[in-house]
Amino acid sequence: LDSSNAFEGPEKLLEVWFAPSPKALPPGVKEDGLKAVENWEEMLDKVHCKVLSTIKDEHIDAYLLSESSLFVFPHKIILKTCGTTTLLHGLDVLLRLAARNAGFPFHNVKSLEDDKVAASPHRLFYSRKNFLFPEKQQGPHDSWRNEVEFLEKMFEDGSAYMVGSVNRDHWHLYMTSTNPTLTPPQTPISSNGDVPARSSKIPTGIVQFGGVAEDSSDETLEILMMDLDPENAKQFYRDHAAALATDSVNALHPDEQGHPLGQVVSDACGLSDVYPKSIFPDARIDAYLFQPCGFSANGVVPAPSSTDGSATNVAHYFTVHVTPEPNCSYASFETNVPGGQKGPETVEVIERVVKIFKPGRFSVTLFQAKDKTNSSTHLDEVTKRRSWGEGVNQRTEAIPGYRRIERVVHDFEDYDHVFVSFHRVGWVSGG
Ligand code: PUT
Repeated sequence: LDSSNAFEGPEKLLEVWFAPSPKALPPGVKEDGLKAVENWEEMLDKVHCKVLSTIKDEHIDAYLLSESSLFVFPHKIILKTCGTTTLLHGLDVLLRLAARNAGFPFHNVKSLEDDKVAASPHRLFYSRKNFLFPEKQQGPHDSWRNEVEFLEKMFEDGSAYMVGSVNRDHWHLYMTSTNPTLTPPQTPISSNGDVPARSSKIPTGIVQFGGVAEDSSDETLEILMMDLDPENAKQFYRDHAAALATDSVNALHPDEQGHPLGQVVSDACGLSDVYPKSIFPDARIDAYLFQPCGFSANGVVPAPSSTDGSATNVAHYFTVHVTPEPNCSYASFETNVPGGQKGPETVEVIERVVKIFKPGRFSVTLFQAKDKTNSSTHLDEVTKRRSWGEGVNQRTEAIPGYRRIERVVHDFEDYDHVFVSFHRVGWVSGG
């Protein structure tokens, strides 16, 4: 691949939990938890990206960034950044903001820059696909080894994995255990200076195990797509979208066209129908079409109201980022909307998304929290279904038009995880 004018689409992805659920925030934390933080720019400056726009919901704040997305829940954040951003450089600021601005219990950590205060995460995940142009990345993102070393300087008990074939598409994951120890270990201090007691109040609907309350409905699906069909990818160029837009949108100054054209593209490409209004009437999309090309969208998806008309008490997200240039084409889709229930099954979501982008090859990663009350996990159900094939070595036409190349299953302590790669039938590398 010629990297001279190429953009690194594959993102770095950080998910940091400060409490096991939005209903189990430690005493002393502001009511909205992390949603009370207003100055995320301090963190994003160190990552080298900017906020383009924000949509706020009672349960999630969704920030569309110049390089991907940030989602803030009361108890966790998800930061996804592409290009040559330095995501891990924002981690110490995140831990400080969580302590100072949201009131999470903190440690004083001598090795940290700034004011050396760090909230203790409940759990941290850092992951990414193998880069297309690794030589363009800045440290610590210049190698997986350096990223792991960086994280190991901050946490005592993380585990690092490389999932999938080394010489093909693969995926890296670092995750801490629950309530990891910050390096060097310190006694936690609450925002009012006291050593905090763990809350003994476990809200109903939350499964309790290991002494803490865990939200057992946590699920994350990522679809990472490469070698997009070049003709189809033209819809993510401004020139192409302008032909579909109204005269009033086309009359705007180019600086003002990003969002309205983003909406045009979301509707035209089928993204607005992945979680359709007929099932999710309150779903909202904030989309942006870059100049001259490239597309990003954040979706906030409140769960459908119950049949008795009572208000929903949870909202999920999805996020999409597209690099359409043929020399480095890539698109990603990520969501925590649980598969099935009232919406589409996980396999249906994958089929819908793959139809939008028509990749030559793609990988899927699916995290599913284990339901400690039920020995048959969701992963069992998903991977045993016809469409995922029966055996690890059996290559099935799992997604219409695609051949499954690889599947790797991990049975972690409190999550099931599957990584699966597909190639379009007839797809030839570099062809
Ligand atoms: N990206 C990591 C996801 C972990 C489970 N939500």
